[in-house]
Amino acid sequence: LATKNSNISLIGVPMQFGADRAGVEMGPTAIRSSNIQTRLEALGYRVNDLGDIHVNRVQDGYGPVAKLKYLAEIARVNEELAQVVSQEMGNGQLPLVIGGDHSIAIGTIKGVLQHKSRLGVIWFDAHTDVNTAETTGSGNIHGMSLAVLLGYGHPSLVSIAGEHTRVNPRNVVIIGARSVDPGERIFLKEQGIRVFTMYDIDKYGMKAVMEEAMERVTAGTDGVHLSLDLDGMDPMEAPGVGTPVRGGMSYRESHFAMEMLHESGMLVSAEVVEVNPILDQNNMTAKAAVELVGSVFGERIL
Ligand code: 4U7
Ligand code: MN
Ligand code: MN
Ligand code: MN
Repeated sequence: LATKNSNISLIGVPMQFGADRAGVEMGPTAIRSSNIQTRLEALGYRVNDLGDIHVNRVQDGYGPVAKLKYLAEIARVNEELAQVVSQEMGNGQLPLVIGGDHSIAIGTIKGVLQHKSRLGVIWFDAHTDVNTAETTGSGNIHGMSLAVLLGYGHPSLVSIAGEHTRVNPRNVVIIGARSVDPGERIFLKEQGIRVFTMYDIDKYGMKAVMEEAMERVTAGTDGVHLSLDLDGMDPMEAPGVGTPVRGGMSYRESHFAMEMLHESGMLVSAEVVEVNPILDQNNMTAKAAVELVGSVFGERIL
């Protein structure tokens, strides 16, 4: 095992409110059914499945804060998630969170930051998730989670696990972007975040992209977190996602990125999000999610 920690805590978060689209709350079930635990155990890890964090039913999506749908319940669940993740890391476990929509990255990463204050983050995604109430068109918080983690967004989200708990923009990379909103473009530039778009992957190849990405996320950090949004993959190979965008990373490019991340030996936590079984075909997206998890935890062809 090149990953230093051989004890994994699996944490399900059946959250859909950040995407405001039914189905993604069944992601944890689909990912478990695709045998994530036995796959990791076959690699030599001890896996403790903590089950799912409870998400309440909520009627009114808009609530009191315009432009931030389901803010209150998303904040509540992420508070709890941050606590669980922090507690598991304190017990020497490596947290592996399975979603659920991408709003849960707020809780996962803020929990990790309690133990690794200088954290590198790899954000594998078709999108860049740096909207705020000022820039969002949809009001969906899964498109805002990375902004919150950089310290920008509603106080009830930014303050989770302490408002100074933030990631450093220099140590964040986004890989696979091909759908960026106008306000996000400005924000990314202001923050100086390195975004490897599909153009970069086409032009330089995944090897060169990952070499530079790993340099960024490991420089001066005490670990690397993987935030794996399955819509980063091409929808032909991963159709079960709520916000598909054509022209994504191939199955092999995605695997190779995970293999290179594993080789760094710096992985301290991970999450897999946006798998939507209702939109999936033959479970192929949930299966791809588990296969990518296998690679990032050290599975090899030979
Ligand atoms: B995901 C979007 F407008 N940018 O804000 C938005 F294109 O976690 C999509 O990456 C966000 O899946 C997608 O609603 C969030 C849209
Ligand atoms: Mn995302
Ligand atoms: Mn996405
Ligand atoms: Mn999505």
